[in-house]
Amino acid sequence: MSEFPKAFKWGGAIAANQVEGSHDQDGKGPSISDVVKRVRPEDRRSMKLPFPSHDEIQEALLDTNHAEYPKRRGIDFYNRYKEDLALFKELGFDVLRISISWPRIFPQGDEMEPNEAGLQFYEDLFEEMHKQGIEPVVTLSHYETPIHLVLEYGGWKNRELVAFFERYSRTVMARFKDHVAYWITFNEINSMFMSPYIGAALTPDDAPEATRQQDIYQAAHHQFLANAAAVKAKKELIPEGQIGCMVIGMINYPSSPHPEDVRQAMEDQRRTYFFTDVMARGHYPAYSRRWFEEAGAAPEMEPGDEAFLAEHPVDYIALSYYMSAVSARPETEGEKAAGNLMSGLKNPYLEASDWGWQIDPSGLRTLVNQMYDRYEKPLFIVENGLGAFDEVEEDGTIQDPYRVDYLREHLQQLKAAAADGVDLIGYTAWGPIDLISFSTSEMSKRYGFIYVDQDDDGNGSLERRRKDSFYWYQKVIETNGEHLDRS
Ligand code: BGP
Repeated sequence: MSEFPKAFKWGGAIAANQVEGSHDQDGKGPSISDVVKRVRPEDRRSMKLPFPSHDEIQEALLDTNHAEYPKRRGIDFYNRYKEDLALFKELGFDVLRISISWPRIFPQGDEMEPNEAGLQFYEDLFEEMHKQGIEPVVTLSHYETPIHLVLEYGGWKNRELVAFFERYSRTVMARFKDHVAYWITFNEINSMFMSPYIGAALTPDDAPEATRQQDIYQAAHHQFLANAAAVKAKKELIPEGQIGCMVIGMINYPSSPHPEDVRQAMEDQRRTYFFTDVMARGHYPAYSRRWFEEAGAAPEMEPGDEAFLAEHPVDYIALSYYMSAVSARPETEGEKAAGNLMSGLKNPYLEASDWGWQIDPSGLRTLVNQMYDRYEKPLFIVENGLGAFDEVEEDGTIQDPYRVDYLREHLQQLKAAAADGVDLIGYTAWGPIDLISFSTSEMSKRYGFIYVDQDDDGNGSLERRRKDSFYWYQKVIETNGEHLDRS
């Protein structure tokens, strides 16, 4: 019978920009997420992620109608984290994945000295986690590049950001070396291919479409260097710790056995592997040279860059997993599936969530097997979950069997992957407490085991309530995943 490894880490994952709120408290500067407007319900499946120009960012910075920018308010984790951690402890969490908001520490991003109030907030948070027996897993950059670095430096296409990121990473590692052993550099680094703003802090301002690809490759190269610099810093400052990269875990199926569909699926799969290839193996893969040639765009490198990447590969690979995608030859017609960043054609064999994301538990097993075959490094599933509408019943309960079904089916497949021999560090369910959606900034897209009383306009008491899935996940953790039945 398959089982999870004894030391398997169970928990949940949240991100500063989606939970903290208090966006301008204690010296925090604005981040790229603070200026992103909410998406209206009629556009929730459109995948039109906002891609603001400098003028639009300036306008947003002056706009004090905060209702339009839900990430500024989050779920008030900044003030309520003690209560929330107590609930996570009750769930039995071994770990909680959080992110540090870069502009809380360096409000503009380019300062020489950090903001002490920001550091103090995270120190208090880590101490409280320690008291509750929950180990932090910390992402350094979860869609939180300081906006000043966009407006003044042009985002990640500018090499100066590598040094700024290194300073930030070294600052927090030096300060929290006794609190944090597990680090992650960039959340979903491959997101820059689909959303250059979210992933690489690029706006359309300085780059007409023709040179955009150049900027994206350049930004990717700079984030690879920043990733390697953080790996080096971790080795020096926290030798016992572990540091990983993180990607949107996507598996691309061919739409048919037609050899050209199969080849297209391989090409699409490489849009994810490109990033892990560089950060886990330490060098640019051979196929990327052809990409650069075809696009007439290649990252500019300085002497020593490639040696630096080779010297500092990551210890493990973290991934989110929500769905799979179907790839087909370019001329193929077919209905598109939805997603927040990546998607493909509709898969007739899969059901979809209320937001149109295709649900594919079995794809998780296949994907982690493929990734383990390719890299032979431990894998950490740091996001997985179902965004759904929840109803509070008259008696105050929240019955969410759909969430339990989604999670248990994915965990069954993950357990099977462990039996396949894949080295798995752990599993952190996305949004264990309802939070602001990354893509649409809605509150009504809920992932949590814990309900938060707040609507899309920001009305509500913010009271926290246990959903039915809370008791289910508690049992899963208690039995190290042996219990994966419905009830
Ligand atoms: C990932 C992001 C998260 C997150 C999750 C769910 O892409 O890393 O920040 O929110 O997706 O997406 P959404 O909130 O759009 O439903």
